[in-house]
Amino acid sequence: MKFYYSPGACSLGIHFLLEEIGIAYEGGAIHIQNGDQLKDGYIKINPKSKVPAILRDDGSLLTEFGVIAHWLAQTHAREQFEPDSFEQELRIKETLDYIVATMHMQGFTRILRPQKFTPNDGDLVWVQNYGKDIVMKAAGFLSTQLGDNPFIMGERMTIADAALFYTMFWGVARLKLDLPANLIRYFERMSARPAAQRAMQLEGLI
Ligand SMILES: N[C@@H](CCC(=O)N[C@@H](CS)C(=O)NCC(=O)O)C(=O)O
Repeated sequence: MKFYYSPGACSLGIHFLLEEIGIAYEGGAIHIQNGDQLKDGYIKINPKSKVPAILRDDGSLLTEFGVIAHWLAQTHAREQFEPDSFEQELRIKETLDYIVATMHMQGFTRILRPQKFTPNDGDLVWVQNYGKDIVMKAAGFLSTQLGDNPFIMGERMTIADAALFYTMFWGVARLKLDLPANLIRYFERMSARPAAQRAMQLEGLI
């Protein structure tokens, strides 16, 4: 399989998951800051022009963070990631979707790419502050959910941790936001894992 990512983008969460599971894959770097995702070569592979994406061995492409994470866990690490019950499966998806769709897409995107939300330079700081409010509100919920547990769903790692890992890479390591202490400790624990270290090294982030 070929995994398409951009260094330091949300695809870092899938990179972490691939390394955590220990699957053989080929990495394909698409540098968003150079606009590679909009160039013909990548559009032919993924017309959505987004990362992460996985080109599977049967030639089909899989996109969307939650779907890729679900597929990887189901097909390559079922025992490691199998939810205990249907209710737990729902709660994992609920948490992952909240992190990706709200904290990342609505919050962090406004902070990191404010120009996508307004044509007026004078509004950029307002957009960023609005994004920061969304991130901090989400971080409050997630901090309460995490409590003193090692992982966001409790004692076991789940695919929701892949999402919390990349968002905390942005919030803690890149933006140094004033986040709840347990989320900062979570990021420190997660980023010290060998799989996280390998993913960050492969992306040239450490
Ligand atoms: N809904 C997609 C969103 C992925 C996404 O927004 N990826 C960003 C990087 S974090 C991207 O590819 N941005 C390129 C662009 O917007 O041009 C998912 O869940 O995977």
